[in-house]
Amino acid sequence: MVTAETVSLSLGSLGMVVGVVIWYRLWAGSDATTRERGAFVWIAVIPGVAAVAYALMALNVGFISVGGVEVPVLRYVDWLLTTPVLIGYAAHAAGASRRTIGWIVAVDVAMIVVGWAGVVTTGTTRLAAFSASSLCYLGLLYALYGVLPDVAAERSGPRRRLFEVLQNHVGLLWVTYPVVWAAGPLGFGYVETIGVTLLITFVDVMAKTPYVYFVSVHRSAFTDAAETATTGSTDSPVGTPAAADGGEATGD
Ligand code: RET
Repeated sequence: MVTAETVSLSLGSLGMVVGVVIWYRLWAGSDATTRERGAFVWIAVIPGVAAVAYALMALNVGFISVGGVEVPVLRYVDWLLTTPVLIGYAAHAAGASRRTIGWIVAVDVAMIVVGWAGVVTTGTTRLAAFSASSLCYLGLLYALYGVLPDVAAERSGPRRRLFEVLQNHVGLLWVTYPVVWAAGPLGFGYVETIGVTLLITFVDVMAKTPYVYFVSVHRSAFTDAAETATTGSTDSPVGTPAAADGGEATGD
């Protein structure tokens, strides 16, 4: 039987495929420095992993029952693989050092892993896990609005603008997740599993496909011409262009 859940998950997969197509156009049409093209490859993970995860979930793969609640394991696997890239690339766009990107990604991974611990436990342990995971989320907001803007201030205008778009995209959308989780069957139970599936699928597609699109429209921020406008960061940016690899600004 085709359920609302299957339809939603299939549409989710389709939405992610759109993201893969946008990524391919970014990759094929880019004249960014060789180093940045390497960073663009990471972006493919965002819609790519999710397209596969959603297709498998639509085929009813990877569900477990926790105290009578159907939980999609693949949703958390997807988040574990893709959220570090979403937040890590935003930090990279700001021009953060490897070290800074490293701790931000570690906090993100902790948020998802501890969140999963909240799924498979009950009572006060679950509440403690939810609280700890939410603290990690607050840590990410601190990184996005308290740490990275200072780093980005030293970057070129186009690069800073890309960071600001990703900063607000991530900062605003992600708050939905703990709220839906708490409202769903694993929390207060105000929203049933089907409601959680519809909401999360929608927000997942919104968090991923437009993200790839934003990087795509701002890709000229990574051409040599845009990069040389940089005012010189002491934070040893990962994105420093290799001097002579021939990238040329075409202004898109
Ligand atoms: C959980 C539950 C515990 C509390 C918190 C959570 C946060 C999850 C987040 C997920 C983001 C997912 C994204 C997916 C993109 O497609 C684990 C739900 C804080 C923020 C951006």
